[in-house]
Order: sequence, then C-alpha cells, then structure tokens
Amino acid sequence: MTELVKSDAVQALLDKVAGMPEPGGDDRFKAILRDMTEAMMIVIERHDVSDGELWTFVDYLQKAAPEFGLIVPGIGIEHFMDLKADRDEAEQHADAQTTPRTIEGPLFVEGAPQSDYVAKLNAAGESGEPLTIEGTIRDVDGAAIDGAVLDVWHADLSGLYSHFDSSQPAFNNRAKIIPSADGGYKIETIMPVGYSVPPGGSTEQLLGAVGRHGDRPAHVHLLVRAPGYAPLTTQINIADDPKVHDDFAFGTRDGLVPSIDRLGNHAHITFDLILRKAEDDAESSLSVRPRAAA
Ligand code: MBD
Ligand code: FE
Repeated sequence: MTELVKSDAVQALLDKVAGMPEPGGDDRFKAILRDMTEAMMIVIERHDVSDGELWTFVDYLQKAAPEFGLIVPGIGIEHFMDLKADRDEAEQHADAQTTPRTIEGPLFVEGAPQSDYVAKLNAAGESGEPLTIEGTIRDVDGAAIDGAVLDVWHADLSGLYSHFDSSQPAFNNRAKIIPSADGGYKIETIMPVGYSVPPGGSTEQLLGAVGRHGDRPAHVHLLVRAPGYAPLTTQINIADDPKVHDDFAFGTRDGLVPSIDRLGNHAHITFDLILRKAEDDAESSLSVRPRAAA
C-alpha cells in the first residue's frame, strides 16, 4: 500500500531530509523528524492525497498556528500523553494509588496570587452559584506533604479564562494555595461553565470537518507541586454538566467527577489530591512545556 515510501529512492530521500549523513545536529531529533516525515508520506500515498489537498492543508496549518494549543487536545494527543504516562507509571509504580492525572490544557498562567489554606476566586464578582471545593493533599500513605503548592484555575460565566480574555481582572479565577499543616485546602468560587473553542476559528473548522463539536464540560483545573513528589495535573469535572462525558479534549476521567452536595443554593465538592514520591529530580519537576506567566 505504501510501496513508493518503501522504495530505495524515498528511503534515501528521508535519510537526507533528516540529516542522517551529516555529522552535526541532534541524533534524537533526526530520528523523530525522519519518522514524522515518513508518516506524512505514508498518509499521502495511502490516501492518494492530491497536490491541491496538500497545499490547502499547509495553508490551514499556517492560519491555525495560534490555535495549535487547542488542536492538540482536540485530536486526542494531549490525552494520549496521559495514557502513556499512566502506562509508564503502572510499569514502574504498580501500587501507587494516586489521583488520576488529566490534561493541563493551554490556559494555565504561572504566577497567580498566593494564599494560605483558602483561596477566594471570582475577583470579577460575577453572580453565579457559590461553589466550595475542599479536601486534603496527601501522599499515598495518607501523610500531609511538606511544601505542597496547589494551583487552581477555571473559566468565568462566559466560559473564558482570565489573561487570555483581557476583559477579566488579572488572575480572575486563578490562585496558588499553600495547604494547611494537615494538607487541607479550600477554594471558594462560583460554579464555572463549560469552555468552547473560538467560534469561526481553526479548531472549530477541523472538528466540524469530522462532525464534532468543540465544547468542554464545566471543569476546575488543579496542579499540585511539592519538592520530592511527582507533580499532579488534574481537573474536577462538574457532574451535572450534560457534556461531562462528551469533552472535545477527552479530559474527563473516572475518579475526576466528584459528587456535588447542594445546601440551599450553595454547591460543595470534596476532592482529595494524592501524590506519590518521585524517584529522581526528573520525576519531581514539572514538564518543560512553555507556559504563560504574569
Ligand atoms: C480548556 O479550558 C481546557 O481545559 C483544555 C484542555 C483545552 C481547551 C480549553
Ligand atoms: Fe480548561
């Protein structure tokens, strides 16, 4: 089916494309570039992609570049990285009963205002359903973790995130919490609504071309870091959102849909965060993904 790609001429072309005969450059990058280029050629041959289709796709990519951070979760690659991390972790730490990880997404901002134990979000003062989230941050043996820092971020009632939506106050619905000595944390905010990809944008165009929507259920992002522990990036998914199991970014996972207790008009969620010790410095540091900071 891909006889042309397998031919000596194309294989020799790929070697040259990836700088194989050259002494300079990075060997790992050479191998990856070669495989990526070969994968594209296989797709072109297998689907008999025309010249017009190829250059229409190139034009799409050029225009879509600012939305790549949304397209990567939209085509399941960010979730795939979680599945791979789960697989690798199960091989090395089969018994670690940690909180499930899920995608970070492209909307985290480093540098949120820090507070002890409790963070009050909704600096914009939107009138929504009051929501309290509380729990403890512990290790797999149930002990509080020294030096843990919890970042939280979520969308406003328009489904937009501060920093990326300049109409919101700085760090609206973003905070850094230093848990109490026993690992306790508390978030006081309002119930967020789901996020949708920008209307008329490249992500929506791609998803529409395969009959999909670009919506996420309401969710609250959490990131816990602590010296000597594997960082945990996860989310609370709001159980009564109709799309809770229909997320364009595939972020909803078992164990991340806690029940919601309602007392009057006040919603309450209990959610514990369980981390495991890191084996080495690499495991205890957050991925080097480029992130916004303010
Ligand atoms: C979001 O709010 C989000 O969390 C992800 C993963 C992707 C796009 C928007
Ligand atoms: Fe989000």
